[in-house]
Formats: sequence, structure tokens, C-alpha cells
Amino acid sequence: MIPVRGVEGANIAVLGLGRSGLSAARALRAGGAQAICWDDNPQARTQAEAEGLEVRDLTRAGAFDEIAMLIVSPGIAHLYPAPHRVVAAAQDAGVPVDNDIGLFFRSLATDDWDGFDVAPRVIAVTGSNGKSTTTALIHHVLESAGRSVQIAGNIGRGVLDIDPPGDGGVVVLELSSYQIDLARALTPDVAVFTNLSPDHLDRHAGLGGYFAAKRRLFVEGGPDRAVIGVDESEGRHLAGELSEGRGDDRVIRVSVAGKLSGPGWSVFANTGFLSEYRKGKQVGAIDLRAVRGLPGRHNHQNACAAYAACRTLGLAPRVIEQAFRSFEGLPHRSQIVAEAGGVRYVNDSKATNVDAALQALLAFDKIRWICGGLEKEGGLSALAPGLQHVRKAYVIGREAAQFALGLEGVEVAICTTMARAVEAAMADAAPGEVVLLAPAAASFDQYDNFERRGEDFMTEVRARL
Ligand code: UMA
Repeated sequence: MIPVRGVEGANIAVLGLGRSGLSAARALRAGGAQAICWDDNPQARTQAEAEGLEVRDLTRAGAFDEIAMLIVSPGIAHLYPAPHRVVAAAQDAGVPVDNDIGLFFRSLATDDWDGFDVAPRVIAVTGSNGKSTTTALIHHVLESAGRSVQIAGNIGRGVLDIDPPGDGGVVVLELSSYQIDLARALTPDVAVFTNLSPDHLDRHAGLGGYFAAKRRLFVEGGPDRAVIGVDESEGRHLAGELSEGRGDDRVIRVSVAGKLSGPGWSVFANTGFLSEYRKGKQVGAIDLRAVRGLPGRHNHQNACAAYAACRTLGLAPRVIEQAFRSFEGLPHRSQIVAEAGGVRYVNDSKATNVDAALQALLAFDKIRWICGGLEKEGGLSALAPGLQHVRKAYVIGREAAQFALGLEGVEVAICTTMARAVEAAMADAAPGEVVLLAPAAASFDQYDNFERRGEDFMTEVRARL
């Protein structure tokens, strides 16, 4: 755990007692603060009390009279669509609002670092899609190369839960727009921006607000190196904004849309080959088609971003390539579940939006596609370029018939349940085909989260093999 610094004797309120809230409360306590906790869910309050944390109703009048700061969990709205009433009360009382990410960055460095040969470094990864895979891949490469490395953040582990890094240690963080938006301190050494597509728009009052939140990591944070995906105009804008000149190699541009030129530092993948150029010369190359754990263009983008981040820490291209080969991918993201009778079964339940599902469709050929669920804003038309890879769609979800209306030109079976979809897709699948779960929708109409949905898919597949 990272004890929070500079809070000794202070009363600090913590709103939300999930993974990040509990981890923040414990770290505040370890730093000598009195953590005063609240959650709208009584069960969460009982759990916090059971581990000796003080629970106090922060919604009552005068709750912030003796409070120095409020720490808010990322899933709780602090501004849009409207601030949570506890956040609004803190704002009215003039109490600063922060989150566990802000506490982490202000608490990480300790006096011990003066005795280290190599100061610990933080790599922070953000973007709309691919940030978990990129984060996990950076972690995997550094670990394979023998570095002392820890992983945390939006990937499922509270940032304050890590151990204080030792001499030369590296911390790799996945940061969501929610986390970056509210953090009062943001000082990664290397910051990575994978790509941008619309998501979480209600929490940021639109795409502009969503990009502005992510941009904070680079503009407020002032990282030594920035790895920027430049395949959208926002990434190009950000790379330009951070560069002092054409050859400025504090910015590494990443693309899977074509070859990048110029005197700067760039990493791009073209038809499956990763190339690294610096000062106009090629310095590294990897055939990504031979890397089983990273199929498809979207994974090639993740590979380029992870490669660039590892290069900033001085790893040789050969070492990175070797580690790529042993990367198995993350659960629910292009996860190969089984191969039987010449048919491959792939779980990409994390494809909760149209953009991520399109990437999955483009990564494979001859697809028996299981899709559907709670449809997101914007419709399904953006899936069109991927539909030619689809043999047939097997639609799940409570509104399966409605969802299927958006899939023009594709043969469709309305299955509603995962069991029926898997059964039908397996019965139809011929050798050389792929049964792919890539829903292009949220899971909440039928499951608690995308993980449960992916597990259901895997269970249904395995039960029939
Ligand atoms: N709560 C309230 N009032 C509310 C809403 C929530 O009291 O109005 C309480 C809930 O009762 C619950 C707690 O807040 O007890 C949940 O807080 P949370 O939603 O912030 O969840 P955590 O468990 O703290 O997990 C958070 C991230 N969750 C979100 O951003 C929604 C996790 O990312 C992250 O892994 C974890 O911190 C550790 O850093 C998950 C996620 O879904 C994977 N992220 C989104 C995404 O990837 O799309 C952004």
C-alpha cells in the first residue's frame, strides 16, 4: 500500500466504498488521516465498518464542517450529468475534491528514493479502446525483461494498493477519463494515449469534454515522454500541442493507418509489420502477424503503443519482440477460448461499444458473430466495414429483435440468450470459421457486467465441446 502523504491528523471524507474508495480510505488511514467514509449502498457501509473504518452520513447538513478534503470514486459523477449531492455539498462548503489518483501521485515519491540508483517511474495509459491490453502488455514486456513492475488503476486494482516501488521499479497504470478528470495531481513519467472514440459522453457532456478529460494527463501532467496514437484528429492535435518542433522526440507518434514520416520518433504498423523510426532512420521492426496473443489491427495499435512505451525505458526491440510472443492477451479481449474441429472460439465480451466490436470483426474472417445487448447511443451503422467478414449474426439481449434491425445485409438469427446463440453458432460453424462474441453493446440488460457475459459464453462453449 502507498500511505497518503501530507494528511496527518486531517479529516478526509471518502465517497464510494468500492475498490478505489476502500483502497483510498485504507491508505489515508495509513498516512495518519481520519478517513470518514460514505456510500449510498448500506451493504458497502457495513463492509467498511467491519474493517474498522469510520462511516458517517455525508449527506446530512453540516457534514463538511470539519472536513479538509473529499475523495470521490470514479464511478460517481462529480460534474456531469450532475454532481452527486455529496460532491455538491463539498463544493458548496469550499472543500477541495480529489480522487485516489491525485493522492497516489502526491504520495508516491518518498525520502528513500534519494538512495536509489534509478528513480521509480510511472507509465500511465489512457484512450477509449485498447488501454487495458496496452497496459497489460507493457507490464508483461517489462516483467519478461526482468524489471520490477506493478500494474494498477482502471484495470481493476486501486492505485494506492500497490507496494511502494523499489530502486528502478516501474508502475504501469491504466487511467480512465473519470479518473483523470478529477485528479488534482497527475505526474506520470510516460503517458500513453491509444485512440479516441465516443464513450461515457454523459459524464463529460459530449465528446469535447471526454477528450478534454483525457488531455489533462498530458497537459497538466507534463510527462517526459508522450506516446500518442495519431489516427484521429484529437491525437494529431495532442501530438502537435506537445511537440516543440518536428524532430522533438519527447513525443512518439503511433499509427496503424499508414506509414509515418518526418524526423521525429514514430512507431507504426502497416499490414501487420511494426516499424520504429527515429531521426528518419528505421531502428526496429517486428512481424506482428506471428504474435498469436495480439490478433487484428486494433491489437497492432496496442502493440505499437506498448512497444513505444517500453522503448522509452531503454528496452531493445529484440527483447520486446520476444516478450510479445509470450503474451496471452487479457480475459474477455480477443481471448481464445478453444479450438475444436477447425473452429476457433473467441471471447471479446469487452467489445461493449460499436468501435471495439468493429475492430474484432476486422481481426477475423468467416465469423459466426454473437452480438447484442443494451445498445449504446449512435446506432450500429459504423459496423458496416466489418460485416463482410460475418457469415451470420446470432443476436442476444432482451431487445434482440430491435438490435437485429440495425444489422443490414447480414443473415441474422434472433437468439436472445447466450445458450441459444452458442448452440446455433456451433451447429452452423464449419472448419476455418470463428465463433466470436463481440457484442457491440453493454451487458447490463442480462448480466452484472461484461465479465459475467464473457464467462457465460465460455461456459456455454466448453459445455458443448
Ligand atoms: N456509489 C455511491 N453512489 C453513487 C454511485 C456509486 O455510493 O451514486 C458507490 C457504490 O455503491 C459502490 C462504489 O460507489 O460501492 C463504486 O465505486 P466505482 O463505481 O467508482 O467502482 P470501484 O469499485 O471503486 O472501481 C473503480 C473503477 N470503476 C469505475 O470507474 C466505474 C474501476 O474501473 C477500477 O478498476 C477501480 O476503481 C480501481 O481503480 C472499472 C470500470 O468499469 C473496470 N471502469 C470504466 C470503464 O472501463 O469503462 C471507466
